[in-house]
Amino acid sequence: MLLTEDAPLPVRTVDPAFRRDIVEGLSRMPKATPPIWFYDRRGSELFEEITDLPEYYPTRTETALLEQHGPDFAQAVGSGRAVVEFGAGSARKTPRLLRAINPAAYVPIDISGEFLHASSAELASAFPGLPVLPVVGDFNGVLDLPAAISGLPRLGFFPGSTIGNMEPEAAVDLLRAMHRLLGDGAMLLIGMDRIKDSNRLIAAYDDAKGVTAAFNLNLIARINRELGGDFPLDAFEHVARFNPDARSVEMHLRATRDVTAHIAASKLTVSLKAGETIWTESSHKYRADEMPAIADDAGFVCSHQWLENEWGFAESLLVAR
Ligand code: AVI
Repeated sequence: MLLTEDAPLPVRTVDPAFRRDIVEGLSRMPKATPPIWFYDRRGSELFEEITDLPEYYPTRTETALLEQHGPDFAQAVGSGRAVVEFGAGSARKTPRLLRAINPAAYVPIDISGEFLHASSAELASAFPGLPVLPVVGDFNGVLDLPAAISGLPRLGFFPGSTIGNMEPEAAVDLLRAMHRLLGDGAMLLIGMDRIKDSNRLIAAYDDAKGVTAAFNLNLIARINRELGGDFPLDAFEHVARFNPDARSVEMHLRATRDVTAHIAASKLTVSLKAGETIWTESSHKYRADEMPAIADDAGFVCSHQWLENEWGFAESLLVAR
């Protein structure tokens, strides 16, 4: 539907899954919310800004790996596959892969519909002969792939180390679900950030310009906007810390004073003591040599790995067993 200036504005409905996750997450101790809810339109824009920050090395490091190893991907993957990208976002890295492997179709999946449609249109105009078939949805849930790619062999593409935003067991479950969705003969190209010096890690999640802080705080702004919340934004600060036992960077929103707020959409009152946090994200870091076992647990064989050793990133190709 094309909205013109005279057309009525669409009524914003509450996403029941967002409301459920926020109510559950803010009712438990410690308070914790799933990171997928960062990505409304504003959150997706802020995430794009993060990927350009000097401190946030994963995007540029993976982009360089994709650029450098195009011919290797082409050889390992072959042409004529349908590329299914999980969490496509702006899909800025994707052209490098598509140019290298000459696919038969491209299916970007993302939870932020507005953002997905804009990036899909851009990609379709850069690759005029390529069918681009966007799917709006949460790749952690149940999804159907477009009928237009039935019969085509698939290459899943899961870049950006998004796998790190899952707890390790959930990450294996997700890879298993991707295996099921992609079907027999599928391959999966997956990007993974590697464990490294904690100062580098913390800088990447607490940049000098404050973009990551704004990204984190946007979750509270989103609760206020979409669920009728009255959380005072100035009572929260962004915290990024490294948890050496979990080998993950944790992001939290810390109350700087006692807060009592309400969520009108579910008649919930939320109280936080000064210093208490809402745990909003974990970003797990792995060693590259852990991937073969993770792949094996999910029904794949890790057939190739391409490593960048200066900043520490791994691109792995998994083949369905
Ligand atoms: C999307 N994901 C892999 C990012 C990460 O590095 O964990 C999200 C992010 N959070 C803060 N900065 C970037």
